[in-house]
Amino acid sequence: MKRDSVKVPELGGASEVEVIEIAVADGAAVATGQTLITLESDKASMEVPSPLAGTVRGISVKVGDRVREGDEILVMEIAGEAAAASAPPVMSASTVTAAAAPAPVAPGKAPASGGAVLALRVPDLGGADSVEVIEISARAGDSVTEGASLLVLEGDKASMEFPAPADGTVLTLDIKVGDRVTSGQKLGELRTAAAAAAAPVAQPAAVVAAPVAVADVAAPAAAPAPDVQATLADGDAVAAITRVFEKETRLAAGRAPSAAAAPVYAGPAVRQLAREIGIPLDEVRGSGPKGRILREDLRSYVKTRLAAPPATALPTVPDVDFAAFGPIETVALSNIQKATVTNMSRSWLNVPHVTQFDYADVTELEAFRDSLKPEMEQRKNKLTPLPFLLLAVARALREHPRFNAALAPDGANLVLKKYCHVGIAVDTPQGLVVPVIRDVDRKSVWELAAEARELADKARNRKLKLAEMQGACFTISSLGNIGGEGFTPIVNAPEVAILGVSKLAVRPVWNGQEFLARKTLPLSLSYDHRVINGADAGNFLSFLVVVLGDLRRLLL
Ligand code: CAO
Repeated sequence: MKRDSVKVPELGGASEVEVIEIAVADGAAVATGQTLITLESDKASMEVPSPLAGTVRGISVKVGDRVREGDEILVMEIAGEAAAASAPPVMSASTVTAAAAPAPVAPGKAPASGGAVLALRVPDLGGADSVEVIEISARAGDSVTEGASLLVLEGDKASMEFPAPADGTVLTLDIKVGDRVTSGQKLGELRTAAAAAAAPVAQPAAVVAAPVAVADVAAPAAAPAPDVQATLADGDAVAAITRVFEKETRLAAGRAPSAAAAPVYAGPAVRQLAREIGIPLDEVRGSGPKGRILREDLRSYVKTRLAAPPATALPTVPDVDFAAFGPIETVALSNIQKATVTNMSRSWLNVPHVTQFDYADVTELEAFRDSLKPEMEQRKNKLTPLPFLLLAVARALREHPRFNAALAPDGANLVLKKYCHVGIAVDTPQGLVVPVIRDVDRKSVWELAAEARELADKARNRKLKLAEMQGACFTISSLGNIGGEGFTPIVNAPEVAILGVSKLAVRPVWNGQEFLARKTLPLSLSYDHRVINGADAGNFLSFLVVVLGDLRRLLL
């Protein structure tokens, strides 16, 4: 294996430039043309492509170093034949400093008033057909000082600022962001300051002749720069980032460029990455020298924006320092409790809830249940009101198919389910869990009682499998044995309704002639008002009341 030293190419007369980015790591395999480092002078930046393919064996520079032509950048290990064939690193006309020179100007005309009028022309692009105007930092009427950036031009591999050639006033700038411009093209005019007019403005001959940094734009555009690829693969969710910035990009597109905005200092790789993601560079705070924007700044910007609540977010609950008012203890939530936080918020925020209340007269049902006690003993299977509720709900779902449905995400269709799986809310020490009993409509009361108990036990012992908590069409939340006369359960979206069951109690019921002491069961039906209207819900709940009042109706 042969080793070769890759050196800083010709800098077009500049004595020193700064290393602002290192795009490869020691030990990395690089392809010919792949960017190794980015150099920057006061006014322009350029990428140094690898002159050969090989493996990096030692990087001799670091970010912030100032380097000169011929300084070693890194050592490359090349396969035998490739080494012989490889050309020495050449950066023809890559003249960072040339761009730092005043922009090319036409010889000054006699001043109409004040100083001379200078034509602002695109410098020699070193062979590139055209470059793009990516920023405009001044507008007609602006007073500028010599060297102040008027605009930024960018090719495939390098960007450069177009500095004011003298102190003065911008008369015209006949271009806009996105225009492609060519060597020598007149971009506008600048009137030099009166005091300066007497003296020769810059040195036109030398300036016009000077090659410029954008000479490198003629280099063939390779794949995205390696640092860009690395950043995109960085673990940040690019899709999410892109979504976040779509809006900003749209806004930026519709926004008139801020002509008077402060100049943005950023290397081409950073600019390319910002464009790919859609980050408006003028909103990024640069942490590099002279406020230059680094890749880290883009990352910080993205992180900050992702962490910020979206514009449509609800007002947040204030973060109160409770310890300021007395002793506190902070207890971590279980995973189930954390999931409940998300699920409840999701349902509550997405579903317009309405809750309807009624009482079922379950005197006969309770008498029947009592009569089954010997059989319960015999079967070792206890019947609580729950399996009867399951049966009644299954029948109600069959009679009212809109309750056994889900609103399609497009909001334009209702998915009607032809099966009948019912979830039962189970209170466990870890939190609320909702196992699902499948095909409730095809099971007996005994089967439903056994299955409900088995699933509730599994839930409390953390033995439930994921599949046993999926596929519900409807949920029953029974707080009956705990107490309360009514509550408003939250729909378990995308289901469209849930039945809350409260404590059975003997209550006076008017039969038209007298009050009777009847065992009544408070029911509350919450439903998604987008799918179910009040009349539907009234009918569904009345159906349940009737069936639970007289179980013989299940036979009909
Ligand atoms: N009114 C009065 N008593 C009731 C009743 C009601 N509505 N429902 C059940 N009971 C009685 C039962 O008959 C049983 O009595 P006995 O022990 O005397 O026979 C007793 O209460 C205990 O019943 P259970 O809880 O063991 O069984 P169940 O079938 O009624 O309920 C289950 C099972 C898993 C639903 C229940 O244990 C549970 O966890 N409920 C809480 C659900 C919940 O937290 N919902 C809220 C969700 S939203 O925050």
